[in-house]
Amino acid sequence: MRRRNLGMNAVWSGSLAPRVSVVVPTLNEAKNLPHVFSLLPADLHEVIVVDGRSTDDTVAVARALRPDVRVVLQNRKGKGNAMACGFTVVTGDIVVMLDADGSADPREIPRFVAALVAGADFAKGSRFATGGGSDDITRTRSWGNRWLNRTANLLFATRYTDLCYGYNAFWARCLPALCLDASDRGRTDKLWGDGFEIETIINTRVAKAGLRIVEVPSFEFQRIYGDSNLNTWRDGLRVVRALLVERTNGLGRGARTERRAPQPASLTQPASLTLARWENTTVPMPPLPVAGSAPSDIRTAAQRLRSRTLRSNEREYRSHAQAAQSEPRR
Ligand SMILES: Nc1nc2c(ncn2[C@@H]2O[C@H](COP(=O)(O)OP(=O)(O)OP(=O)(O)O)[C@@H](O)[C@H]2O)c(=O)[nH]1
Ligand SMILES: [Mg+2]
Repeated sequence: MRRRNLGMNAVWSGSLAPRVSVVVPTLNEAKNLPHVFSLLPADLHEVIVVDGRSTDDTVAVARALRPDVRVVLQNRKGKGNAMACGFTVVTGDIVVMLDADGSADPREIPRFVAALVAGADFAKGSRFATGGGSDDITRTRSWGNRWLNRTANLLFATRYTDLCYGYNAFWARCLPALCLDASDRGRTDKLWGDGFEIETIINTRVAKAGLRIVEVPSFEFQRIYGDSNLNTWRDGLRVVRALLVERTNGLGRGARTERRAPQPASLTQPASLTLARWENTTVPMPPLPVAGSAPSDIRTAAQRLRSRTLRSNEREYRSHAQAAQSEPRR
């Protein structure tokens, strides 16, 4: 199935577009990858598949679909460990977290990028922000998510509308604020932080770090093939525990990340410069281009995205990018 995608350059015109790295955790997603990869924007910097030792052809399919894909094998178990391992090899300016089951729409990536380019540090996907939605969430999960959300907002002074949603993007320079440990620690089993609690851990740490968070409306589809790896009650309790643990530990707090100066990601990169302020808003975004929409529609969507804010940020981004390019890479 051929579909038209909104390329990154449609959101960001100019020679210095931010380099976007998409990190895709996979556990037996061979049948879903053709759909997901066909919807990826054309001008990504890299696609990183982090595989959990799938027993189907996930890795072979990923390589066949995209010969340039970077494949990483996680060192323990769980989606959280997969994300931590994937983040260590990112070389782009922007990191996008994208599920491989067909539930997250890759055509939304330009929305996330636009929100970051417009000034956010962390673009948080939300199914409950105006313009978002879900075909997938059950009543129980929706109810649980609502209460977990409220609890998180009370504990961390945030205004999240969708705590337990894994479709997020952020500037790679914010990685130190996540304080994730991708070392194997001599273990192959699932440790704390390695499971689906990763989303809560990331969302609370970016809040503790004082990063500027913006919610991006997102629509969640049903998984296409295969079974969910998530267990509502078991993983819900892990989220509760994550909220309590993150309220009391200092991780993320005090992390310093340089604003809007794109750099190659490195978990060891020195922390520097100012803390961004907490500003939790929802970005109004133009509708997604529909499959097969005419190029003129795409241009119109891109033009609407290029607001005055974007243009002023463009100037700022260009000057930072030029400075970053003239510095030797670590
Ligand atoms: N590498 C790796 N990927 C995983 C693991 N568990 C889940 N994933 C991937 O993480 C993504 C989300 O997992 P899902 O099982 O769909 O869970 P979910 O989306 O949170 O829950 P549902 O809404 O029920 O689908 C998918 O791309 C999975 O393949 C794991 O242990 N290792
Ligand atoms: Mg899923």
